Amino acid sequence: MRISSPFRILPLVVLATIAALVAACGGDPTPTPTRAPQATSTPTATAAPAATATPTRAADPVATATPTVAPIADPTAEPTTGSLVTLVAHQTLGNVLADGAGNVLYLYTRDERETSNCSGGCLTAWPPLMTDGTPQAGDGVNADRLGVIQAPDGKSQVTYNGWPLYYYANDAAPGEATGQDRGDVWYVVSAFGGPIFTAALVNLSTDGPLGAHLVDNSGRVQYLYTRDEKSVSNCSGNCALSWPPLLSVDAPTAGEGVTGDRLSTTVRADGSKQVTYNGWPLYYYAKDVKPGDTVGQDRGDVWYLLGPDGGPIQTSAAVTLSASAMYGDILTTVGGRSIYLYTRDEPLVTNCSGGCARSWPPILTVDAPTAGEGVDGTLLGVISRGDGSKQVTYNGWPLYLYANDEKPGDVVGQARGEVWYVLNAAGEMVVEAIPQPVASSIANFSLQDLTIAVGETVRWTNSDSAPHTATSGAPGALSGVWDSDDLTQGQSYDFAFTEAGVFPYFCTIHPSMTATVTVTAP
Ligand SMILES: [Cu+2]
Repeated sequence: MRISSPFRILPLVVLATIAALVAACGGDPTPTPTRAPQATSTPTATAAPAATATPTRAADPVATATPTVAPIADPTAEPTTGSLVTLVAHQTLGNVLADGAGNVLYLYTRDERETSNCSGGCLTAWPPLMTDGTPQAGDGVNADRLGVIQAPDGKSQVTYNGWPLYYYANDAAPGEATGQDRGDVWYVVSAFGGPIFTAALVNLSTDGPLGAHLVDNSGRVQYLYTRDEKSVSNCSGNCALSWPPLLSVDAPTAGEGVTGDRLSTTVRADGSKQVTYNGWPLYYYAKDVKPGDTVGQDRGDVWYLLGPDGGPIQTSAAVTLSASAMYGDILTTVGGRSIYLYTRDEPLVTNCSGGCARSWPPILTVDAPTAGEGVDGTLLGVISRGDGSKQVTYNGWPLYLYANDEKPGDVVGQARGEVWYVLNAAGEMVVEAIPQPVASSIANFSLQDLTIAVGETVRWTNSDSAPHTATSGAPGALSGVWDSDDLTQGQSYDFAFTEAGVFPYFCTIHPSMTATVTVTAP
């Protein structure tokens, strides 16, 4: 072991001085007596050349030969100030927590929140980051998430976001992270206060009352955030400290029951890669104490466990009604995601499983579903799926989301294969889209010539800062069919054309602006 535990609890000022020495002579970062022979090839090994060459260094008691360093490395040495936790850029692992000298810190997945389960030989190999006084946060580290726990000897170990922090004894120099992945339980720590995996393993757990759900390799549950978009995290800052993203440097891997081709990553703003499943970025909840905890479930009605099909598991799924520009009032989740039925289903029977269910995740609930405003609660029901999960039904239709809907309001799944449709409040499938107006921009003092069909509506929108009108007829010869009156910037006017014909129109404010709407018969 190149770095002894006692050395690790040296006062920061000493660490910094030693670090400066090391930087100066290019030698080993830990000039303890046992390692003096490695420090240089000259016979005067114990004298750091750079340190003694300059008078100012010589005046520094720490900068003199090793014998004076030895007492500082005494096992009983106590730190005199709060330890610094900062962020360093590791070549392959990205931004990782480190101490003030750049020595990489680790978390132990067998620990629990604010509790160390490392003792005996474990502590020899993984010396805890101790502190005397309040730990200090460096750049990129959130001071509010730093804490301390009491070790059996009464000393204080630093924690970040609940994780006790450790060194790895075999790391020889600042920036080294040779402890990464050790025993599949030791990992470097992200700025979000969670592990950074080299290749994250996503498993399925059937423990607990919520049914089969995704977990990491230690059994810690994973959550999705309904405010995220497909493969885009909308959780950063304090959100990402409360919900640390599941990070993986390389491609994540799938355990049994998890579909590997649904696993991917999304790059976060800081360059770290967050694991996604079926497009949902995955997160821990920082207040989950140990594997299997589901404290985060239902938080704010936006955080949920994920089922193996890659959709949320709601404790009590709520179905509500949202206005869709294309399809009127349709059934959605509380978060506004469109809900679909599958015409190949039978009343209260799902015929969508396997790959179908991963493209169309069933709306799962543990308890009875609830009806939002405008939804008839008596039409809500639940059926059991083959995997034991419970799917919400409405008017007998099993309900689904569509994995390729990227955000609330999307209806990408509508009419897919002519078997998937959104539903109205009565629980009937909605096939016909509400006709959308033909958009016509008034811009740069110019009106557009348009060709439309009978029955279509034109929506003129003024993009200029000057006011305009869209008025039927010609200057001095108004036809009286339509008149938008003055439209200021951003204002719109709709007119539905019910007859075929050629309709000249112009701007009454700027009569040189003229154009034609041609309406063709069906
Ligand atoms: Cu005008």
